[in-house]
Amino acid sequence: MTHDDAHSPDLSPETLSVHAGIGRYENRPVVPPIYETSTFSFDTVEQGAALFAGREKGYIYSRMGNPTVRALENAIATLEGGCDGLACGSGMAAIHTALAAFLTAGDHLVCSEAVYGPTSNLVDQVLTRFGIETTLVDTSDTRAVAGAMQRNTKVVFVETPGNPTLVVSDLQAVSAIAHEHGARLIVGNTFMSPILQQPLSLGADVVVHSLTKFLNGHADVVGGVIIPKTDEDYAHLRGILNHLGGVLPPFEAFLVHRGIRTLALRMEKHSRSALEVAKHLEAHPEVEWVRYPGLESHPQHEVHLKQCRSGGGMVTFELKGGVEAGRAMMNAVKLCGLAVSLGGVESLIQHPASMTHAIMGQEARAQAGISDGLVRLSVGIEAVDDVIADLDQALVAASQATAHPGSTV
Ligand code: LCS
Repeated sequence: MTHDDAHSPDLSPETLSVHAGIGRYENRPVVPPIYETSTFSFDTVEQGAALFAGREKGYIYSRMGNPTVRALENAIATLEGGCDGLACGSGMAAIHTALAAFLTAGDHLVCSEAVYGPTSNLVDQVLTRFGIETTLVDTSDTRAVAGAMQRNTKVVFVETPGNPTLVVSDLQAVSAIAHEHGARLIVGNTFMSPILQQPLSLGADVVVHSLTKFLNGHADVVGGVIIPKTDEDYAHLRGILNHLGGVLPPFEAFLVHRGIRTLALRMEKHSRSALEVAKHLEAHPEVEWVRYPGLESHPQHEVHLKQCRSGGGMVTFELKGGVEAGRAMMNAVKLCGLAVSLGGVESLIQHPASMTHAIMGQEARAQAGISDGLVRLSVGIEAVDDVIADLDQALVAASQATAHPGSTV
């Protein structure tokens, strides 16, 4: 078998999402088989020793590498334009592994203040215990990033658009600042996927994803991935991942790889529908504000379009009736699921202040621009009219439950 990806990166993302990483195997299956095995046998003791010593190439033990997982790693590396990939057991495992690989006690990290709640806590509460200091900053403000850099800054971590505020950071500008200071730029690309945004081509050194979201797309796997730009970083990351141990099992890798084959189609539909939903909500009398990178009203709309193909599938908004109205609306949806996570075929709605970002605490949330009334919607691939009708009926229910001055319904 082989995982050599014979596909030229010049092929379009739509084509690559179907073919990348598929490879050739014994018996010529058109889909990579699932190697559900923890270990691989050696022909001889000498061969085992040669494999361990790196004199011979081949599989040894599935924490160190597995053909089904390698096929997925290859696919995502091709889509991102990276040199190779490292699949991890969750998005958090990918972020932890990448930060642990490039930070040492005494180092400093600059991190977007608008990031997934547990990422914020990982850098602010856990890494500090290992002597790594972090400055959380609004990375959409390039001058603030420059101001946060220190002599010992080794990594800048940016999520763009940020979860859940959808604040957009200019990756070319931030990578220039990071590199001027000899630091690496690591970008969380979960919300866009490589179909819409390729951070390595904009100056990033490493990309991380939660595979749990758009890349898998079917809400049935938890996983993560790290895609470095250089072979040296890949080799270093592989060693660290092997020691930290947070790898993705083969069956999960198979499912994510299957999901990726429809990624381009799904991202196009997510983006088209989310734009319609965002426009509809923006015009709705019960809605105070809407944030969506594809809307002209988004503060970094132009920066986003400069570095992304479209706005993606995530929309946030707040109702005029504030947190109470938002809660009533989320309790009233029928088609949209009331659940955390995002990026699946089904639309999901959730309340960051009491759910995904509760762990950050009120002060850090306020600093990151996550108001108590903020509602986050992951727009699925259903008929958009059905999604909008569901939101409309939930908005009527919310307005009846929390009649407020100015309520028109
Ligand atoms: N990065 C981003 C941008 C995320 O949204 C998440 C998860 C992670 C990393 C962590 O990935 P995981 O370990 O869960 O695979 N975001 C979630 C969210 O917004 N709701 O539920 C999970």
